[in-house]
Amino acid sequence: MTIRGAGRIARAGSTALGDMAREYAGSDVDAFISELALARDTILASRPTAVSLWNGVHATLRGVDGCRSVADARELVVSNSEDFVRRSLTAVEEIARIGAKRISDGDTILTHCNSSAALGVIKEAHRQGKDIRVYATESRPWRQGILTVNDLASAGIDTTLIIDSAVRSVMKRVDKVFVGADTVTSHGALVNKVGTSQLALAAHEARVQFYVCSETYKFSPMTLYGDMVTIEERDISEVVRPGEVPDSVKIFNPVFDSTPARYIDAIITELGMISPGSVYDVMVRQFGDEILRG
Ligand code: RUB
Repeated sequence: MTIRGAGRIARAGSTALGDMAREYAGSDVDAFISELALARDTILASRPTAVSLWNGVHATLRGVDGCRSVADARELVVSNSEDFVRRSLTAVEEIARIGAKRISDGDTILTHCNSSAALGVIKEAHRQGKDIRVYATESRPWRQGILTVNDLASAGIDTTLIIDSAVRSVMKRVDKVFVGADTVTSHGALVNKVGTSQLALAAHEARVQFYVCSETYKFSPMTLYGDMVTIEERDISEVVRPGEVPDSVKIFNPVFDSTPARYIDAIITELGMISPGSVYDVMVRQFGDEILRG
């Protein structure tokens, strides 16, 4: 939890492999490839929900199995990693440019948790001189909303922090919701910080537009084959203090949830605004047959 947000997590995983390759001192290419595979598995186990990490790590190691020397493998991994990180950062900027066009002067926005892609959109609209107000949820239990309101306030944006359970009552003051993504499935569902689906339901009820800001490397090829997205469950100590409730009380602490495609108005990607129903086509275009056969 030192590194948070699916984009940052993916860049960190890719950078770690790049650094490992740069510093590798051995001369046996097979040993090097095995160590990279071990590192890949360790990195992937750190955060199971965000497919950005899986895609980032696989993009970084793509082609390494065919390398015949440590020097070739090192060069490939370092360059793949630099390429992934560059593409990832450019995607966030592109999403900001595209998404900001959906924000009008005078809009009130609601966001959840701490998404650099969603905040990029909001800050770009503000930078363009649009007069906007933002409600940000606290996002228990880690309270990533505190990061969000600090970021928005330091950009000079009119920002209000609300507790998660205030979402439905605040929705009547909101024009548009912008959230990030940890994973988008092949059928256009969004997996994001727990509580996102409640925002979507409340937005739907109040006829408020609900936008997902997602780089295309958050699209999950595995879901095409029926795999479910693993929802990370975290320690009960994030929810209660020791002794606060009897041992007989069970604590359930899932940290992500799934929002069905029908509650999503559009997904803003670096390739443009798409409907949840177009995710499959974009996946084929982005990942190609090879990774989709997988
Ligand atoms: C963060 C979270 C964010 C997405 C998107 O959860 O759910 O909304 O990861 O973030 P956590 P970004 O704090 O548990 O990682 O747009 O920055 O990739």
